[in-house]
Amino acid sequence: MSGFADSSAVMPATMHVIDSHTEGEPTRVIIDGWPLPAGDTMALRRQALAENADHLRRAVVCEPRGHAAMVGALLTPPVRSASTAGIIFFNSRTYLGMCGHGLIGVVQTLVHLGRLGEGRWQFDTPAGTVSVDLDDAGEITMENVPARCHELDVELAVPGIGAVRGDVAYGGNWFFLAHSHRAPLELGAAAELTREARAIESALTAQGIRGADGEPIDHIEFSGSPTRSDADARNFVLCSSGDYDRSPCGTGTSATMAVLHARGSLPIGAVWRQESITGGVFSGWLDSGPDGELLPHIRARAFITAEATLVFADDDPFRTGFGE
Ligand code: PYC
Repeated sequence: MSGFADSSAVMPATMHVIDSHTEGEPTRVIIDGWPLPAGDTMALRRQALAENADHLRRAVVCEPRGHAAMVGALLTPPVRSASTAGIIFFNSRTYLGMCGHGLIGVVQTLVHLGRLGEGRWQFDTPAGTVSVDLDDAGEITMENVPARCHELDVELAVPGIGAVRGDVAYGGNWFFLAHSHRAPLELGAAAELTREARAIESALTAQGIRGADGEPIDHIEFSGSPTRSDADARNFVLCSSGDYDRSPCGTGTSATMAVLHARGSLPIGAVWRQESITGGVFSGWLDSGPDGELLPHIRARAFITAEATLVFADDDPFRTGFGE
């Protein structure tokens, strides 16, 4: 079923949101004012949003109220009885299956609101159910949906760049983990890295290289040596918004660990410290699930940055945002 539980609430006058960042990458959680999408699964609810209420996504995360690096998180009732809530993640261009930094931002937001305390909590997402452990020191550890390495050493011809080799892997979103990049992995080269990663993404689409079930590969990751002595590698991740992740990317770190495991260089339980282009770090490790699936764990910090009421005046020509 698609549609809205309350189809009369087309564009609310205001929405209450809480903003946070997880190692630099922003998340905006909608607290109230957004009519709930109908559907018995999180995938159907995401489809209902995309088909019938995409203006709400644009209003919240596109300019002038948001920006391309921002991820929005809509909380819904859970679809599984053991879960605390459902979450639909979205950005200025599209919807996500899962979002690691975003989940940690949602949990920090619920802690801030006094709605979540120490313990283990589950959340339903379009990619599947994920868990979060909240310890007495306030550290947040998520257990992601199973990650997998889909194909190693894929050859790609990238116009303007040449041959690029990389691995295709899933960590809640689909990733191409390129083995090389031209621009240095430095924040000052972000624009160049973004152009390079976009060229790779276009080449993947043009050459029909996709994830399992024909899923588009809409995240591109570059990897290199860390600048911090406490990290194993540094990355740059182009997201499906067309902008880059300021954090080490939870789903990207999950996909990276699945590839490292497939190559025999990351045993189950070994800790992987992933540095981002902005210098933040996620700690990750893989567990083995009951059917041998790889369950990525990511530990990180998030901080509240704002509590706000977004206002959408009837006569504001940009009340549903601009851009994509
Ligand atoms: O942390 O998984 C993540 C993520 C995906 C897109 C932006 N952040």
